[in-house]
Amino acid sequence: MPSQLIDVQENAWKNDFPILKKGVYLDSAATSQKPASVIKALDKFYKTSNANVHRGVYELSAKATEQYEGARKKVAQFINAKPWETVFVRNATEAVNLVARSWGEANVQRGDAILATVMEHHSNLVPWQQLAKRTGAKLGYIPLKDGELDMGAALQLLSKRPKLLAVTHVSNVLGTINPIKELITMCHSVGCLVLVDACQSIPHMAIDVKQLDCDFLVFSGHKLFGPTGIGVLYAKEDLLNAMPPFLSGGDMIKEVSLVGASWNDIPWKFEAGTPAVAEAVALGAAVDYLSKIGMENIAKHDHDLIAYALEKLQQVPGITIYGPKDANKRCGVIAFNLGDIHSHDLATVLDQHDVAVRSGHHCCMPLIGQLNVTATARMSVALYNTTEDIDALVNALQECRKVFKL
Ligand code: 7TS
Repeated sequence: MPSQLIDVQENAWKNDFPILKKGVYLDSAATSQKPASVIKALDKFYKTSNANVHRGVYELSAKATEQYEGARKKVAQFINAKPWETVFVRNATEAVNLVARSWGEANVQRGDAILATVMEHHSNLVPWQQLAKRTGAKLGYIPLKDGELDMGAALQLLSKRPKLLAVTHVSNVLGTINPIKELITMCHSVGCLVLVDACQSIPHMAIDVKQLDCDFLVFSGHKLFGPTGIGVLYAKEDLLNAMPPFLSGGDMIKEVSLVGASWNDIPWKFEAGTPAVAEAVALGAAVDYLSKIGMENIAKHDHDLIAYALEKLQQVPGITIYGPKDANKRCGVIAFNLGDIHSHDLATVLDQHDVAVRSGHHCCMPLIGQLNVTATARMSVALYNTTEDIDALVNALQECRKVFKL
């Protein structure tokens, strides 16, 4: 057992999350719980600073604007981006749609190739299918080999010089950590841009967009201990400047006449209408919270916990675990089935033992199909989970075996 797990068991971070006083929460891949500091930031904003942003000349509006733009700076710094390269959106899904509509329709034509992978969440798959349908482009997929991306096949697909690869950093089903840096280098050598879906990596490891050299990166605030309704699109400055707006209306314009309009500077060109101001401010508080703990410490904790869980779960008779066998190749989630019990039944019985896990297709129907199942259960961890939580899951699974007479 890794020595760090002693600390994990005495996890003080759990106390920062008011909702975790009861039950075992193992569904952070769907959405994370929120520390008290994030909840307080939302409350404080509405009590002391609420006004619309970029509009009023009065003090309260200036205060709201300052906090909103301050949050952008914090989030940008967190991923080593410039503030103007950091666009606030609703969630990762909206960020991918923004790129597919704006960059996609301006740059992808009939006969062009675009690439995704078989392990993408529907959010990073359906928008590309729709773009291919609208433009007549061909959408290819990097296949899997033993739960990992088949890099040989990737190389072959890249020889067709696709315009863009949309790839998840970490699979929300298999937990596989993809060799994102290597993929980006391979893609750039053939002039192919890369969009990284960081939803399942950013809560668990430090992300540096400049070091990765990705062209686009998307994530949702609610999986990063922030509130719902706020997400981030990072894109390289030149790309954002060249891209047409996605949504149009207030705040994204410079000037409007009855015959046309000119666009605001980036990032505001992509933030039409009143944004999620309080949510952005609270996401800034989430980033403060994480930075204080240190992403290296969180990465170590989450890795050790997944290694512990993998070892313990493997010992449950009748279990099938999906994804890489090596804990060093995984992050955050473990999907499994127990005998022939349907995962919804399994999750229901686990819930009766106060253990919350997700079940179903996890918005990855093509991947689930390739695993030759219709659904799986999935446990996922975050910084507040402990080895006791994993033990509770394993004990509850033993109870399931009795209930279903396995
Ligand atoms: N990309 C990945 C890799 C995800 O895991 C998810 C959500 C999304 C995109 C979409 O995020 P949204 O905030 O825009 O909805 N994944 C999950 C999940 O695994 N269970 O519930 C939501």
